[in-house]
Amino acid sequence: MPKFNDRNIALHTYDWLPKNKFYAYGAAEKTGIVDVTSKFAAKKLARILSLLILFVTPAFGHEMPKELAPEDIVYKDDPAFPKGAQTAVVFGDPSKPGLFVIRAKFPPHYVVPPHIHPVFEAVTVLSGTMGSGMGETVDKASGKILPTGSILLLPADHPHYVWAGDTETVVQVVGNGPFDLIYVNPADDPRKK
Ligand SMILES: [Cu+2]
Repeated sequence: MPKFNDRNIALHTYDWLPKNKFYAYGAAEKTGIVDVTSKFAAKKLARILSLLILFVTPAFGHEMPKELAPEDIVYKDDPAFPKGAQTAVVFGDPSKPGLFVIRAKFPPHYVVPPHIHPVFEAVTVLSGTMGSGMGETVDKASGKILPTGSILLLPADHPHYVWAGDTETVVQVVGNGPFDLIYVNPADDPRKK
């Protein structure tokens, strides 16, 4: 059987051959008419698949604009935080290199124990009030109260802790991954329990 040749291919149906099949001549001329139905079908399928990938991938990637209303952001329990906090990854993958955007929701008076991050983080208070303290032990009195609209700009490897005020507090964390939460006191890390 001659090789399928893209340059010389012509697809034909012939009266004297089954109607649902495609045949090639040209490259195949010297050796006769070749049934290319399966190869044609494979090419067609490949084309359909590549089109599908083209249209479907952006919906899951970051190539397409995305407009998220508050209800589109789904918060889930996060094993990196002591029970009570919920997070939602809005953009990127914090575990991988590159820009990421996370939301975190804390119930009233919730405390994120002293921890560091391997990379810079920017924490914007979207609602509620966030207390912010520097150091390796929680001392709310020496911290700063950040109302809605505030932003905490925190260098990498800087021990700190945050807490929610009297109401539920939502913050947005932006940074360049790979991101992590490394507790000063390993006993505070729920992932290690
Ligand atoms: Cu932090």
